[in-house]
Amino acid sequence: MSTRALRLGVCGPVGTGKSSLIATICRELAGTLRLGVVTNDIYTDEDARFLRSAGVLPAERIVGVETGACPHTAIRDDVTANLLAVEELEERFAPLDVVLVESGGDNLTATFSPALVDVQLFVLDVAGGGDVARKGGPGIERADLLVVNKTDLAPYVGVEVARMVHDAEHARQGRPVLALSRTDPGSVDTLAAWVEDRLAHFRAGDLVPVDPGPMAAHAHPHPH
Ligand SMILES: Nc1nc2c(ncn2[C@@H]2O[C@H](COP(=O)(O)OP(=O)(O)OP(=O)(O)O)[C@@H](O)[C@H]2O)c(=O)[nH]1
Ligand SMILES: [Mg+2]
Repeated sequence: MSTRALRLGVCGPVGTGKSSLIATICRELAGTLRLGVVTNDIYTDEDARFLRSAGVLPAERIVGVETGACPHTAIRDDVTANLLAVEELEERFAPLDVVLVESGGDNLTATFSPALVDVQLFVLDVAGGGDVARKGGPGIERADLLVVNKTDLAPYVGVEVARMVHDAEHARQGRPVLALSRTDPGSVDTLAAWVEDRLAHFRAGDLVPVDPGPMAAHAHPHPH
């Protein structure tokens, strides 16, 4: 059985709500779990500062890694800087239950290496368009959880949430999809329960990290 923290990766395109989702998880679970956060930005520690100012965790439990390069690289190809940041948090605040790692915003292709995280979720938002769930890619298709975020905005951007979720479920062949808004308490509860469930499996020793894999050439044959 593992004694280190569960490492949970959060990735997805720029601005889909990764930092806000991490703040939501911290707000929901900081009362019962010991948490730490590592953020990745190319040039700044903007995300770490946002999360510290949200006041959901003690500031020193939120660490920013400035990748200085393509964000994809630091979470997949050479994860050293991130691993060191995670391990340092785990050591300083031992024992931690969960360390959340936010990827720098990237395009649709970025996923975490299983060498860095045990479990990962991929965040899309309705404002990116209802079509995006159909576009596929490793994160959309094979991340442990796909979040369709900001559902409260759907009426303003002409997106039908149920349709977008259905398309995502189709692309994921039954892997879980969560329609989320920070203003929808039911969806926030489901997200928190998913994290708790993953942690329980991790502690029981039966959580197997899945590599969503690199971007693969593929077609989208289903007509919509
Ligand atoms: N309406 C609405 N807005 C949201 C929600 N979640 C996040 N946002 C807003 O979306 C914008 C981007 O959120 P962030 O959490 O910074 O997104 P991010 O993915 O971390 O962005 P980068 O780190 O820059 O890639 C902010 O203005 C948030 O306030 C939501 O559930 N509903
Ligand atoms: Mg962010």
